[in-house]
Amino acid sequence: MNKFVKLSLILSVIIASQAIFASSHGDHKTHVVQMKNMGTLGAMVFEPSFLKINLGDSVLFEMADAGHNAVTVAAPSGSKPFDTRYEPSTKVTFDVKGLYLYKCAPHAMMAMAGIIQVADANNSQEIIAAIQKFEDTVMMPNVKTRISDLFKENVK
Ligand SMILES: [Cu+2]
Repeated sequence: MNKFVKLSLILSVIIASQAIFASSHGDHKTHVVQMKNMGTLGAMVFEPSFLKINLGDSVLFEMADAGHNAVTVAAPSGSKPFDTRYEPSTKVTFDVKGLYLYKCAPHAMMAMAGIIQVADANNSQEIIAAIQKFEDTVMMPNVKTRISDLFKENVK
């Protein structure tokens, strides 16, 4: 066996073992969150506004109506803040466990926000504090507790 054949054999074994590793950890899902002017929860909403996903899953933020974004408000330490920058469709991958609070910047005063739970709720105290701070800025009385209600109903 010459050197080249040996090397390519070793390489193909490495590639094959990586493929097996990836598939045994595989099936990361992509979930869709729509940014809407009107949804089942009322005006200016993310739908669904609460999502529980697995570590490594992604969320595709889709702009069903124009003029919305999704921007991190609070997230687990070590995670990278996201901002969909008013793009029609943005995929965000979640690689750190915990709760993420995000908002639509122009409609935050109308309580346009959402929560994503990635596996566990290890940072729930920080998120509760961030929701309180967020709701202090909500100007519409009818949706003042929309996000704290969402948290209470869903986060376990
Ligand atoms: Cu919005």
